[in-house]
Amino acid sequence: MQTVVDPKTLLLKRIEDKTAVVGVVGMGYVGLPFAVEKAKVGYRVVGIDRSAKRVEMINQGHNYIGDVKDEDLRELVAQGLIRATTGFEVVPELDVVVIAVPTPLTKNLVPDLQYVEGVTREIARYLRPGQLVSLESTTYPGTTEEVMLPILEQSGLKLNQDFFLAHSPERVDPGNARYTTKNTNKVVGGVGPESLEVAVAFYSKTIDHVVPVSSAKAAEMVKVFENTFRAVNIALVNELTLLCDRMDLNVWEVLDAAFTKPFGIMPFYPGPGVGGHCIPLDPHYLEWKAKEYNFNTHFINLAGEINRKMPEFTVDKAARVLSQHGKPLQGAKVVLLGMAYKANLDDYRESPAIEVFKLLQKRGAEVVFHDSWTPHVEEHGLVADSVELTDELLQNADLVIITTNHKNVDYARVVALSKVVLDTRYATRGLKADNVVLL
Ligand code: SAJ
Repeated sequence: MQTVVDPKTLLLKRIEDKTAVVGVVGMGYVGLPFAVEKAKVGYRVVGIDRSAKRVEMINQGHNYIGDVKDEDLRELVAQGLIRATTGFEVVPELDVVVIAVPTPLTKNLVPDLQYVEGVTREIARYLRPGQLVSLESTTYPGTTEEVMLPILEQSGLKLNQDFFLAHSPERVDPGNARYTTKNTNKVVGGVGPESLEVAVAFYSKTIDHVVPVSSAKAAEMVKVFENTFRAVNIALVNELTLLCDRMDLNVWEVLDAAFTKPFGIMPFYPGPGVGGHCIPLDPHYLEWKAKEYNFNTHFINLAGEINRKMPEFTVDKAARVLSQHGKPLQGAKVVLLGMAYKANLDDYRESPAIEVFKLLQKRGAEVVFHDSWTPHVEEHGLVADSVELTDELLQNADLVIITTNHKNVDYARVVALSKVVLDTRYATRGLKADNVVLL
């Protein structure tokens, strides 16, 4: 007599013996590294991405994410362990579906779950018994259970009997060579104990340390707290910068000295603003949800306000520096060094340098940028190409603003050839020069 194996037992077995087929929806800076880690230990992985270009690049073994080794992707695709598609028809073949799609904000800082909801609806169309769905996108506490579960249950399947649902927030620090998908502790929360059991079993197969928590909601809160922690502490040093500017104190000297304290402090540094697809956005997911509980998250609101003020402060300081050299901002030749949102990577999403560029233009300056990491920028209404960093460019500029402290720039040369440099990242640390003004 054929014994009927319940969906959870079968799924756990497939996870254990690596016959489980893993789907990854959203093959970006989270999804692709995750797919590679899963395939490396022998799982067959199918990437689902709405970009036909990305799908084609993956199927040809061409890598496009800095944190992934080109040869790893090439070999895993050649071995048939990774492939990609734009459609969801493949979902019935999958045993696990990991979702790593963007969770942006609208212009009014309201969560925009269109991608999470759209993907969940597609998965629900093809959902079958024995599948685990895990959301990795950063979102407000409650999304997995309150938004995704009802959509998935429209399939008629029952949670924790037929399918399993979890939240395991991505913890990727783009460009961080030390902490990778494999060795970064991973928080996992299930919608119910069975979902937690299955999700822990799944993540434990490729991640060194899995941290189970009591619910998907708790896991969601963990991640928004992590990003809020960073946003608030960055805002703290940015606020200190605004005050030190008024008090004629060098905030970088103050912070360097403060961070010599061997305990109870953690280095954060000011900048021209806060970019990327996480820190400027994710905390506002919590701020929005908290209102449902008649609760104002003052720190999140204030941090966002201060961080969003920094591009304008940077341009005001640039105007002051120019006027001290007898030049109005109107008509001044300004060169921005760096458009990426942070050093040594090619991502310029929400980059503060874009805001600085546009504000300078608005006030009549002639602005160009140099950034070999981002040869072409097209975001928030700015379309511009990086110019070559020639001696003439530096010598003819009325002001050079260092907006991103990439390692691949010779700052001694920049300082030597420029009339005056406004350094918003302390990239000129250690250079003795009287033509450098720090933010
Ligand atoms: N920034 C400062 N001062 C600082 C640190 C950062 O101005 O002291 C700026 C950066 O220049 C950048 C922005 O803040 O424009 C965000 O930088 P970030 O490194 O804090 O954030 P991401 O988006 O590159 O990566 C972060 C992860 N980074 C770290 O933990 C170091 C982490 O917060 C999340 O795991 C990840 O986003 C995510 O995906 O949420």
